[in-house]
Amino acid sequence: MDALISAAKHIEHYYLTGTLKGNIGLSGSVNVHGEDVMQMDQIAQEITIHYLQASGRVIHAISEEANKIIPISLDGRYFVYFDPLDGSSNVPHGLPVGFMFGVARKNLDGPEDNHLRAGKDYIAAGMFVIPTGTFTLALRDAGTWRFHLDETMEFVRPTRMNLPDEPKSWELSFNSANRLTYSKSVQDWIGQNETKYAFRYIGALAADFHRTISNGGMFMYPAIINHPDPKKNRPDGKLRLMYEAAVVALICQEAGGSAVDESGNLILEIQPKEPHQTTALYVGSKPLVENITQALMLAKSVAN
Ligand code: AHM
Ligand code: MG
Repeated sequence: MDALISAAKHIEHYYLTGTLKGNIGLSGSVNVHGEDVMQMDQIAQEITIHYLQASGRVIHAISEEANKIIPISLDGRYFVYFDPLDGSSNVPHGLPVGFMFGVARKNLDGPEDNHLRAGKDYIAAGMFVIPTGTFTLALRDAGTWRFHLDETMEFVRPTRMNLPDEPKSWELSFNSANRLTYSKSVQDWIGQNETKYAFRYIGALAADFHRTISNGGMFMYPAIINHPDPKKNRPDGKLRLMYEAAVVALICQEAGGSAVDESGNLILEIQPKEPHQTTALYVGSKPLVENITQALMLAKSVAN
């Protein structure tokens, strides 16, 4: 955990100062000093790998920024799944991005060494909202906690997070520009429910979900199945199961909520088949997630 916290602080510092130093740009571009500029997500990746290696406690990592599983320390005990800079469309604007991670423990009982773990097997999951200095951490069976970075760069003031029961503060969060590409049942559900709640969308999962955990409601990234250009359909959703969806699902469960995919399966029960697989995601307050699950299941049974 120390390695992940150190990486997040380092990324936060880089994000805050990088723009001023002219160090943030598109890969292949050149900064004011005529030097090659690295993309911020590549920098964040290198920073994270550095700290994971230095800890000596991680055997393998899976990162959004690497196609293959990354071997770290042969005698490490933990698997780490992470996205070092999620929501990169916000980078050129200096707006919030996420550093998201899940941690599972290597099986010490036998030769089984499966690094592809379902979210229910994570022992911890967390998200830093960079550069706001907030960190939300779920420990399995021990709750969800939010920390704030103080002026000495320590994460302090842990507060236990519980989704509010009262719908008064609930918000919906989804990319409204995509709504006509969703299934008919999801479009209908939105039509029947959207005026009951406030709507917010920042475009970085950690930042949007940060609000969901505080205010309640639901974040969703549904399957895209009705795109006018069928090549742009995403029947399996956009978000990555292992280091995006399962991370927010565990955080949500430990705060009293739940998360499902397009078929109404619990996100935490999905056994990944490959490191970068994607899923549709509906995550937030239980009554809303249960309600949309019914709509999804009904649509499925009618279709069959
Ligand atoms: P990325 O990993 O390429 O940055 O994409 C993930 C991000 C999430 O943070 C966010 O919730 C979602 O993509 C936004 O997608 P869209 O721009 O389609 O609304
Ligand atoms: Mg991402």
